[in-house]
Amino acid sequence: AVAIRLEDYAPAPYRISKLFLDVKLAPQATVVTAELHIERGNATKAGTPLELDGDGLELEGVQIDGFPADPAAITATPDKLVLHSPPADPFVLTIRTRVNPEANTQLMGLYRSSGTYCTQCEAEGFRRITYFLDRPDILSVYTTRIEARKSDAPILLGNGNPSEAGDIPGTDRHYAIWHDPFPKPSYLFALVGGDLAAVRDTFTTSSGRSVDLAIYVEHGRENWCDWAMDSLKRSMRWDEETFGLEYDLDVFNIVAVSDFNMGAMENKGLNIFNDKYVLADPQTATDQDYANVEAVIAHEYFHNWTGNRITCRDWFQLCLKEGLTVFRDQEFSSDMRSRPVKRISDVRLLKAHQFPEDAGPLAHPVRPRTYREINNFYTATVYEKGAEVVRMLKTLLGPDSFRAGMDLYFQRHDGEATTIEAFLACFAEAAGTDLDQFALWYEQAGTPLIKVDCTYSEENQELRLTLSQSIPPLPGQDETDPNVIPVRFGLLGEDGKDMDLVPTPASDVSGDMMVLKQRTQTFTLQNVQARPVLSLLRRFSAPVRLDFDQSKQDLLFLAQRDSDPFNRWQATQTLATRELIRLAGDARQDKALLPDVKLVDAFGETISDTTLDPAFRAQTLDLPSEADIARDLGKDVDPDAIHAARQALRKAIGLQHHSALIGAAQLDGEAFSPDAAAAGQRAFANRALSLLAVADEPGTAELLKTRFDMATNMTDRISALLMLVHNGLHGSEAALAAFLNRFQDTSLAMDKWFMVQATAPKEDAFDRITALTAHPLFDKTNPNRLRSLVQSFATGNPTQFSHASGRGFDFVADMVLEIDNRNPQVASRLLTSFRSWRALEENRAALAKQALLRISAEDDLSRDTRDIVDRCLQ
Ligand code: DPP
Ligand code: ZN
Repeated sequence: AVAIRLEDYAPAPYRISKLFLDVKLAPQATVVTAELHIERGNATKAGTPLELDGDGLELEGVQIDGFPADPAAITATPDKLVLHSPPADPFVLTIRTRVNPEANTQLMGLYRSSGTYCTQCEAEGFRRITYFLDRPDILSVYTTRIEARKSDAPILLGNGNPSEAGDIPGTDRHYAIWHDPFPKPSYLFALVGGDLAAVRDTFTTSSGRSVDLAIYVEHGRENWCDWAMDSLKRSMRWDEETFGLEYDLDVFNIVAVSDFNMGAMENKGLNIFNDKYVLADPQTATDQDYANVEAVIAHEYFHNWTGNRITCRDWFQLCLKEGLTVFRDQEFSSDMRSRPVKRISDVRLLKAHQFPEDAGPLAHPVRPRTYREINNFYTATVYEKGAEVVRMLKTLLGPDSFRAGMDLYFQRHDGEATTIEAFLACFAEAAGTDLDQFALWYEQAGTPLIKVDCTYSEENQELRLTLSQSIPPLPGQDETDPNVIPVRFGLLGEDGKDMDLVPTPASDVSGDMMVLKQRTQTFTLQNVQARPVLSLLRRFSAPVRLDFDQSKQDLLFLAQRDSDPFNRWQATQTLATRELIRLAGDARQDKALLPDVKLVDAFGETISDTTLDPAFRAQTLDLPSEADIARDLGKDVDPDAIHAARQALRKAIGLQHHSALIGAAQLDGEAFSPDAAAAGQRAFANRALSLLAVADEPGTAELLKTRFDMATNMTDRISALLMLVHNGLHGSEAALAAFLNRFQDTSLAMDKWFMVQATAPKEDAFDRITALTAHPLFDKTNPNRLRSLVQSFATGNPTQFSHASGRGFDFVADMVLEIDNRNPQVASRLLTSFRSWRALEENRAALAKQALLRISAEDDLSRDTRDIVDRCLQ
């Protein structure tokens, strides 16, 4: 496939101001009649050919201004419709296509999920419904008429507001017409037809307009929508209060479907969701699920302004809507929950997913310059790093200028498809500053590394901090320019309190922030009366790595005293990471693994410090993951050694603090509530339990089995099950059987059952996992189920995926090949689990490469999978 390049962007020669779609739904032969109102662009010569995109379409007829088109004047293939010499004046092009929703296994375009007709058009799915200028800078007003058999689809939903509905006399069919007054790109088009239950509510906007809200789900699931509805109303209020943004239609509809490639989709007025981000019930959803539902509902709702009202000029600008909207949903969740704990979990995710991406063959700038398949760019870099870049903008400009920049952006670009340059210009103007260097955050791939040198002069009472930044070379990116990096910091005195910061005039320090702009820069602080302990990168003020040889003593001090909770957590993580890397080295040399006693003791203080938020304590007790350690090692990775190291440290903590952990593991026995405080209690208790499970003192298996049996909610039940299975404890088989028996009819719960087994780090787990692919409840055509078994194996079971025999790689490669022609997006996403293969020790790396070469040798790979395999091997 050819590479598409940002520098080649040119506006389309024609505009489509409005369109009328008539969709007659039928399982195998849906007929779509599209009436496109087309105008020649101002700079377009009369007679310039019009080329519309298609993808696998069957054309039934074309009319121009009501007359059948001359066959010689058009060229039609499944993937293109060309009008060789369109009328010079505005004209109406009517296109009739036929599509087969039931045969649509890619889940792009119009398809059926458990009998419900639904659509997914981002990024390029609309062209699988009708021929169109399927690009985000074509903004049109849509009117959609949907028709179906009443018994098949009593509910018919479209974008915008409902305008008309009725029966078709003399038939068993009915119709509904929806009109969306806001011009929008085709990727935001949606329709739904099905037999669904509705949960309804209303919301009154700040200006007093009443909006009808509805969540559509499978019959029988109505009671599982309360949390999603509550999250929606809170999101709507929050956006008014925080950004002054009000909802703009009379209705807001959400539909939950069980077959969905992504998390959810922000179609105007008609969000379509993967049901795992809508349905929540204490018996089947964990606290993490509740938090995810809240975040994803908010995310899609926030897109109404950041994405829909203002959209992207081209797909290179994807971060314009995604990075910004992730930032907005993270801020929302921080306001709903504990801000420091939310920050810790967001940074954990960033480091777990984005840092490895940014350090390997799939690295790309937040705004890529080239792509071969846009679906492969819905990445942690575009989303999560994109959000960090917006956060840095706010950090550097301050909250008031940031808000002024946002206001200007909405005022200036509402109704447009725009770019990162236009976005940044609003902030530069509002703040009266220049953001040219800041724009590099969008241009350069790779995680900056900041080397820190710190010298204290007692004589001058002066602290000199020298920071040097660099980005390690990446394929296609040798040289980089220095970024603007906000480094929040503090100096702790002996009493643990923050000292006043008195920078020299030459130092670029504002408040508690150093602004690093050069490759190397020195910041000098005065009146520093005693050698302080440095707390650097507070709140993780920039997405960078630090190379700072801070003493163990200082880190232990920070872990207990830092006024910034994020850095308290980070200090413990840094200490643990160092220790785990040392232990992993010993494990590779078959030495006895003897964890550092002081560090093990330090965890005891966290366990018993009741002044700390339990959710925070849970985060602190959660050691860096095996993937985190592998990423920090960066090369010659031996997953078995890392696993052994981590187990040894966890076991030492579990044994040393056994009785305190038994106490911590107690549940309070209160009735279930999904709020952050109650979830934090459960997280802490279950984290304590997990350390006990590794220590495996007499009675542990019984304790876990009881916890499993008596659990009153899914969080407690699934954690007990996971601990039993992952530690191979007595009772795990019985618990798996009981879980299956109880939840076999509840897909979202069964996904967890598969996931627990897929991530078991045991030598004998592999046969079980491969056997599970033949389980009656395993269905590789359902993306959630496939991910719960195969993707969670590939990303969450490092010892077994990267097994020294190569069997784990082969299993995943086989699965990629098996599903690639059915669902390329899911296949290529699964394949990205190979992205860090070069960091493995050479035997494993060679085996991973063989598996990749085997995939690459297939000549009918999808464009999605071809792109990933080529980049992984480059
Ligand atoms: N635009 C969707 C989202 O991130 C993904 N396709 O919300
Ligand atoms: Zn999004």
